[in-house]
Amino acid sequence: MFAFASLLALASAALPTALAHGGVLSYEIAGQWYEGWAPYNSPDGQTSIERPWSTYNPITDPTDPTLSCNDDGTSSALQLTATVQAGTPITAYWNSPWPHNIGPMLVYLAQCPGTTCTGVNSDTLQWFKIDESGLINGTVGDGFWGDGLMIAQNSSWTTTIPTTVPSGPYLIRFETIALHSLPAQFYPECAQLDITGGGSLAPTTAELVTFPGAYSASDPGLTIDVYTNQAMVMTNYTIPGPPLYGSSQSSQPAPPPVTSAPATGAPLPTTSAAPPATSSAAVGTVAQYGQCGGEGYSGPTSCEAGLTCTALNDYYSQCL
Ligand SMILES: *[C@@H]1O[C@H](CO)[C@@H](O)[C@H](O)[C@H]1NC(C)=O
Ligand SMILES: *[C@@H]1O[C@H](CO)[C@@H](O)[C@H](O)[C@H]1NC(C)=O
Ligand SMILES: *[C@@H]1O[C@H](CO)[C@@H](O)[C@H](O)[C@H]1NC(C)=O
Ligand SMILES: [Cu+2]
Repeated sequence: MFAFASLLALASAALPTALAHGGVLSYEIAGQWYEGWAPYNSPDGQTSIERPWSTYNPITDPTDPTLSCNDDGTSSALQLTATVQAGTPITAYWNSPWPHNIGPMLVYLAQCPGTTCTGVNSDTLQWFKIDESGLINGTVGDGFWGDGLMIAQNSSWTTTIPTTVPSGPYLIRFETIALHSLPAQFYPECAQLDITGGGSLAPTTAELVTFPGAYSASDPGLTIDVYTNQAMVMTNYTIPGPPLYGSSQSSQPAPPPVTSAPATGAPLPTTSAAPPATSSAAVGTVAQYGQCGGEGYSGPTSCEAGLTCTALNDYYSQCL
């Protein structure tokens, strides 16, 4: 029996000790299913659009060198890339049910130089945040969080590739941060995309960050103790990381208002009509398959001509 017992011990040592942790196990893009990287299998022969990662354990230091994609940043030997049209939703699936319901959900993109992300280390990239969900309602101590919404959505998170991002090779980084204990726990995984049919809105300098670099151990959103009396009445939560893509360029400087009459005798300036208020990236119409509604969603809600915003569930409505 000794051999059997030690085999058992070996087997359990090789498996994740408990599903108290985990990561992104698969993706779905426009109805197509993509198996993720299997961190507890041999890397030999694995083909996936997901970047390799090697542990279900959380990262607990915001300056950890593995924070970009939960590994050393490299692509796999047989790395795949999914082609995705801008405006298409992409869903990441975690091990289900995901165990941690307190904390924010975040999704980032980073464009790779050249024509492919394969061979590009994720630590060298500049990331911008395309989606986030923090404290949805209630208090920090007793509220409903993005993480809880992820669990309620079959332990998955759907985000739409903005129609405005330039076409090209990208990594997408889905991250869930758990705040049920301190230090905060980071669970980030990445996948390779080739975005087609994109726009021309480059992220601003303020919107671009590196991993590590984007977070600090002193960020209020990472140091908050959710079990204090103060947390039980606190209704604000600051999601860590940079401002959302599109948000820091949506407030175009308004043309100066004409407040005073021109000085006597001065000719009236011949001005062309003030440009119409331009719609920002965050507003406007949603393309086919894009999200247009659902609890916790705050983006644009009108669909492009010919499409109807259709509720798929309480949390997700799509332009179809
Ligand atoms: C918070 O939102 C969730 C999901 O939308 C809902 O089930 C819950 O009743 C809300 N709670 C409060 C206090 O509004
Ligand atoms: C829930 O997620 C699993 C993957 O974790 C998937 O196989 C299943 O189809 C999903 N169920 C629904 C109803 O979407
Ligand atoms: C809530 O706001 C207060 C006052 O601005 C701030 O000190 C605190 O860090 C915020 N809490 C969180 C969790 O972001
Ligand atoms: Cu865990």
